[in-house]
Amino acid sequence: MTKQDLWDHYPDGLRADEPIVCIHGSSGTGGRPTLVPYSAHDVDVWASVMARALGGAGATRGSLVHNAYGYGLFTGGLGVHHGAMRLGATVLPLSGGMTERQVRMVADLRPDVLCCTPSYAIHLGEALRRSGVQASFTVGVFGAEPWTEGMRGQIEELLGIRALDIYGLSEIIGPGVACESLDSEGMLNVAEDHFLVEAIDGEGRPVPDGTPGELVFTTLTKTGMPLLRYRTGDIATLAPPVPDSPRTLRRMSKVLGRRDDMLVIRGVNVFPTEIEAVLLADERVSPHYLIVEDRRARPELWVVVEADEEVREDLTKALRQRLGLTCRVVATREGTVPRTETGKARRLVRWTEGEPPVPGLTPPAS
Ligand code: DLL
Repeated sequence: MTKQDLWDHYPDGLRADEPIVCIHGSSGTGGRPTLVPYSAHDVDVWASVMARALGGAGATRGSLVHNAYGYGLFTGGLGVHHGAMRLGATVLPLSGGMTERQVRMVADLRPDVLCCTPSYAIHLGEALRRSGVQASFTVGVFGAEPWTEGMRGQIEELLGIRALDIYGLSEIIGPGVACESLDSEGMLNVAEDHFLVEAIDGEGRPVPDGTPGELVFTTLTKTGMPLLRYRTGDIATLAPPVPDSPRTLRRMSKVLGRRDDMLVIRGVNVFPTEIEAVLLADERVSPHYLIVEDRRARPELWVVVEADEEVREDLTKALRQRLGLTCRVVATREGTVPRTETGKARRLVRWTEGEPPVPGLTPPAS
């Protein structure tokens, strides 16, 4: 099954004959929402996989969970909320945005667990630093958007924490489909007792462990809208559990890219996460960046960073080495790249006509 099946049966054609207690979904970047009906049993499963995810990150009944994922149709806010309550921790339901108030809560209540998107973790970390408030977190559980090891390093340094990755999608349950734990060696434990995972190639054949493939999930316990072999579009590798670990679940890597995010520029395949890895390896570059896929004439890739002009050449060289492609790097002033306070960061835009999406990009070469 694919997202197209959900759209074809929108809004509730795939709903099972079960009492539904809530509906969640995603707004959908293509403008078409995806809606997911949850039975009471589904919410129970969700709370339990999220409690497990938070527990694996070191949260306990004594924890105060600063939850800055958006509350609403989006599954981030309420997913963490259900899980933290199930664990017996205390949850602070801040939702996204209103950063000044979030800084105030950190100063006054000293929460120890931070849950939000990785881009918001940086935003909040910078705001804390600016206002002279010492961060109180020991661990953070970040997801809902792609992020790299480079970004992990930056967040860990900025906030003085362990930064763990959490993965999920509304169609399957929301956050909690898979989550890194303190002992999972950089990979995410898949909640396989509820969500059977496969990784497949472009022809739908299974790929061996360690080879990147598209993640496919089958829900084993859901009753509101069970899904069979649902293709996520997310590319990752799979691996067995850590040898001799008490955890018996299969693991997945960080998401390496999306099937439809793969850019093909003059015949070269590029995942935006590869670009991020190059950018964040350079300490002079701020974590706010934008990739612009220029499809006006001859396809070009622009990479807009906030940094001094002197890094431009170094980055161009490093990108050429890693991608085998010459990108047009633009170094701009701090604050030029749009920030997201709520929702997911927008790292990639397509430019097909008209004005450039950010200042500093030149008109097409004739
Ligand atoms: O983003 C659920 C979620 C909320 C996950 C909070 C983690 C934390 P959707 O809005 O339906 O659900 O978007 C799902 O987001 O198919 C991936 O492409 C992307 N995604 C989610 N988590 C990660 C992650 C939530 N850790 C889509 N790394 C998925 C990379 C992620 N991409």
